[in-house]
Parts: sequence; C-alpha cells; structure tokens
Amino acid sequence: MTSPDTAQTPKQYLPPQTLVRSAHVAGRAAYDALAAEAEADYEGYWARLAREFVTWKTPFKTVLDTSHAPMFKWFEDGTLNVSYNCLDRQVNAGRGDKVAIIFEADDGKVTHTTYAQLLAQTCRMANALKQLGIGKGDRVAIYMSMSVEAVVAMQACARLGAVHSVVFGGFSAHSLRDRIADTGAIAVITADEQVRGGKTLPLKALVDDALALGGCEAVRNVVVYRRTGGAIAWQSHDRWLHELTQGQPEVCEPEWVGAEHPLFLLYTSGSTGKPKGVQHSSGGYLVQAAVTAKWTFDLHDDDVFWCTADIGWVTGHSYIAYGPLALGATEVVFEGVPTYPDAARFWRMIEKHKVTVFYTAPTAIRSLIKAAEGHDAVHPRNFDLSSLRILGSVGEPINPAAWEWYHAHVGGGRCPIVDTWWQTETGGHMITPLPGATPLVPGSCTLPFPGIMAAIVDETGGDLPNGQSGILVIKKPWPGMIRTIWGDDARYQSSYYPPELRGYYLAGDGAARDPETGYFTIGGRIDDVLNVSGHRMGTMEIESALVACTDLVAEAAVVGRPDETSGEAICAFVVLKRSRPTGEEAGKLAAQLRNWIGKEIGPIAKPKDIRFADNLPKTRSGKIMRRLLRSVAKGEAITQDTSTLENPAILDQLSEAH
Ligand code: 6R9
Repeated sequence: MTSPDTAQTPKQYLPPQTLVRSAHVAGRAAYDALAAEAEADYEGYWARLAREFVTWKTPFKTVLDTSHAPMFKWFEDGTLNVSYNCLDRQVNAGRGDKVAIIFEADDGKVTHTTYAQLLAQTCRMANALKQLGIGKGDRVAIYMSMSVEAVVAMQACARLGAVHSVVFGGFSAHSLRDRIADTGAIAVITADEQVRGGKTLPLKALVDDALALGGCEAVRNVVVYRRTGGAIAWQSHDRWLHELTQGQPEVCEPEWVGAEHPLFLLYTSGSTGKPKGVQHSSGGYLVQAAVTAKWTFDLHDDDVFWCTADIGWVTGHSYIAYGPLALGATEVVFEGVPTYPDAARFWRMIEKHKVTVFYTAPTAIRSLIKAAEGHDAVHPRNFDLSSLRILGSVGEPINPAAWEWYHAHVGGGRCPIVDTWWQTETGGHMITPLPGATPLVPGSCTLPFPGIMAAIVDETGGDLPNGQSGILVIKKPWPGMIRTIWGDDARYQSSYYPPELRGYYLAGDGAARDPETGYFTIGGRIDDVLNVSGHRMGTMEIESALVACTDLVAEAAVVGRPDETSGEAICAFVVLKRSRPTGEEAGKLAAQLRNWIGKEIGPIAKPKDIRFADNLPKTRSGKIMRRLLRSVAKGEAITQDTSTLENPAILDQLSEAH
C-alpha cells in the first residue's frame, strides 16, 4: 500500500466520446466482454475471429493442436492464400478502385495504387517469378527499400506459396549473405539503388558482394527493380524486373496452402551471436495481423493509415504488407526519412495525405521533439494535423515526457495513443490499449489484446502479484505466434519455452502490472539484447563482429547504456592485440572499428562508444562481468560487490578511458 500523501495517481486519459460510440471495440465493457469470451472458450473465440477475418478456400475444422507443444498448430486443416485475402477479396467486394497505397518517394513525388492495380501488379510479378521456377515452399530473399514494388514482391511470394525473407536495406552484404545462406533462398529480389534523405545508396552492389562471399549457391536469379537507373554491375543471373513482368498476364491463380504453411521468415537478434530466422505461418499470422490492425487502430473504410516502419522489420510486415491490406484499408508508404528535407516531413505528409491513424516509434518522436525545440518552423503546431484521430507507438518503451508531447502537439490533445507492445515472434500486437475502450496512462501499454494471456511470473513460472516486477510471459499459444526458428526447432524450444517456465512463452522482457489498474509497464529486455532506436541488436552479435577483426581485436564486450534519443546506446569495451591506444590514435582506431561493424552487420550496429582497455573485468573463472561494464558505461560509481573480480584495477582504467 502506498501512503495517500505520496501516492501519485498518474493522470488517465479517457477515450474520446466519438470513439466510444463508433469504435469497433467501443467502451471498456466491450473490451471486457471480448476478454471474457476468450477466457470462457479460448479456441472458440479465435475460431470465430479466424472465420470473420479470413476467407478460407477449405474451412478449418481443428482450431488449436497442442499435441506436440510447443510446436503449436492453428487452423491446420484449413487452406487459404494470403495474397488472395489481401487483394482479390477487396476487388471482389467492390473495392477495386479504392486506393490501397499512397506512395510518397524521398523527393516528394506521390503515386496512388488502387486495389485493382495492386492485384494486377502482384499477379504479373508472381507470373514472372513462376517463370523463373519459383514455387511453393521456395525461399526468396527481398532486399529492397520502401516501395510499392517491395510490397508487391511480398504479396507475389505469398501468392505462389513461396516463403519470403525480407532483409532490411540497412544491413551489410555480410548480414545479407548470412540470411540468404541460412534460408537457402533460390532468388533475391532487390533494386539497383535506394534513395533516402536525398542520397542514393547501393542495394544491388551489396547483393553482388553478398553472393561473392559464398554460401549462397542456391541462388539462381537476382531480380532487380530499377529505382534510380544508376550504374550497376550485371551478372549472368541478373534479371530486370520490368523486363520479366512485361507482357505477363494480370491474373495468376493463387496457390492454396495449408494454414501452417510458412508465409515468411524474418531474422531477429537473440542473446547469442547468430540471428534467429523467425518462421511465421499463413493462416494464424494473417488472422492476428488483420484483427489487431482493425481493433488497435480502429480502422474504418475511410481511414488513411500510415505506419512509418520499414518492411525490413516485423512492423512493416504486419502493419504495411499484410494487416491493413487484409482489411481493405488505404495506407501511406514512405520511401524516405523523417528528417529530410527537414524535420517537419512527417507533419507535412500527415497534412497532405490527410492521415487519420499514424503509427511510429518513440525514437522518431524523441528526435523530432529535439528538432522542433531547436527550430520552431518544424514544430508540428505549424501544420494542419486535424485529420488525425489515433496515434500509435511501437518498438520500445515510450517515456511519459515523449508521450505527453506526442499527445499534445501531434494529436492536438484529442487522439488516443496506442502504445503497442509486441515482438517479431508474436506476429501482431499483444499488449495494447484499444483506442475506444482503454483509458490511457502515459508510459504504459495497458492491457492484453483480447485473447492474449499475458502475465508476470518469477523464474520458476509462479504468478507474481500486481506491483511486483518480473518476467513477462504469455500463458497460452496465440494464432500469430512464431512457429519455429528456421531449421532449428531445438533453439526455438530453448529460447521461448524453457522448461522452468511451465510451458509459458518467454518474451524476454521484464514488466510489472499496476496494483490498481492491472496495467502493464514494460521494463526492457532481460537478456543480452539491446534496443537501439527500436532496433533489436544482440550484444553477442556485435562482440562476434568485433573479434572477427582478427588483425586488431583480442577481446570485446558490448553493453547498452540509456540514451536520451535512441533509448539505448551501444557501448563496446575492446582489448586490442597491440598496446592500449590513447588520444588521437584511440579516436582513429575507434572510427576504424565502427566502419568494420558497419560492414559486418550494418550501420545500425555501430557502437556509440568504443573504449579501449588492457583487459576486461573478469571473475576468477574468466567470465566477463557485464553488470560492472554496464555501470561503467553509464558513468555510475561502482557499488556492486567486486570481490570476485580477478583484476580490480581495470575498473579505474575503464572509467577513465572515456
Ligand atoms: C514490434 C517490435 C521487440 C522488443 C520487445 C521489447 C521492445 C516493442 C514495445 C517494446 C516497450 C513497447 N518493444 N514494443 N517495449 N513498449 N510498446 O518492435 O518487434 O523488433 O522484435 O522488438 O522491442 O523489448 O521485446 P521487435
């Protein structure tokens, strides 16, 4: 119990009355009724939604198969096609002339693509891919920037039952090679170049480099979308997309697949060095993407939805490529960056396209706050944002100050913010407010989506009372969940279903529930995964990349430290094979290592801080004491017990070496 004089009831923001009346889930009682329905008949609830939201070629009879837990199966005997559900279904329902995608290029050029056009384009690309021998179950890597063509490429794979694996365009040739090799992809779809912030950056050249690194011998073709027309080298296996699709029929019979057929693989960082190929299903995934898109964003027919994520991340899969299209919504797809030509780009685009639902990341909000505070012309108050009715946040915890600013200045004080907690592995939203039903508390992702059994437990899976911090788990399987780690069932089981947790899904985040409201607040990762600007980075992955610089690096340890803008910043402690550099030499070597990481993983993994030392703090048994390094990185005084430390003097050196 908190004493009344110190208790600070955080301010609650009630859903606006207009939303309480018109929302798909209207009012708290409606939320409670759905949650109760799921509680009373879990399978019946999800089966009802699966029938309402998805058109099945063959209806499913079984809902959930737990006989080989944790290898769960949903709607297994049903068949469907995801692209049919996103495109043909809209055209058949009379939405052929409705705009599906408003695309804005980096230079501001806008194109509109209707559902009928998107379907025709998808069919032509699917026919072209088919001609290259791509079919059901084949893996296709997609390495493209934001474009209509990228969405079409994903949809075309789905149409053929091919399994796409999108690799973020900011990843290096090395990372791309690892992903292509792990999936055994037989084709890569890319673009000649990408354009971001007024600059052209290579894509095709990096595909060439990736393939030259070896291990991708299964790749038979590289399909190239001509984005800029810039000069690129041409290999015998390269094909221009426009040449391949020319003359292709605008119809392509969808490949009907079983609900469990993999729709895509998406690599994400875990607590070991090697990224995990998260495998998603067709049926269950689509159900989750569609239901959450509809209820969390309260999407109606006249909404203009804009999710600013890149298709290289799960958010771009569920809330650009699939969820909104499965609902027949109109969405904005943006090629560029929020700060080009200036930091008002988002506000100008919301005004221009009359965006009604806007979904972005806290890191973007924080950097735009900074920009607006430094330069009034880019402040959102200078733009007409009155079309907005709902705002969303994803990727990392949103700090209350950023929440309040987003609410006041972007949402004009009238738009609920849905702070959506979920993961690559969960496929769709898991804990989130519903805008017409849930009173909001800044900094809290509030309550589980109806039908998601989220809980906080201790290390043995025992329930913890509200108010206590613990481990966030999901007690029952859900339709959109990860099916396995590609090619590694054992790693899937040990990563997400460790035996001590009684069959609960281990999310990898710490969290607590409010004693009064039961609202969840996410505390961040409890494993060796960092969240830098909403991007997941494994510390081990960066360490492996550093020690792969064998000429220079003897040993490395990577930790995170809080950062005002990016949430967390990467801090690397490095022991060189030569003596410890200082001054200018240290600066030069740090720059060299940063570039190295950029090449090994990608620019997003470049450490903000690199510190050199003669040694790392280790226990007598040789374990690096990361908790000490975390304190050093933060600049905190060391208060932990250092009695087990082999070489205590090293701490002074590390703290100085700033
Ligand atoms: C969708 C996505 C997942 C990790 C997750 C957590 C963090 C995401 C959050 C959040 C607090 C939120 N995270 N959303 N933390 N509040 N609303 O971001 O997937 O890239 O796999 O990252 O991101 O730590 O475990 P992914």
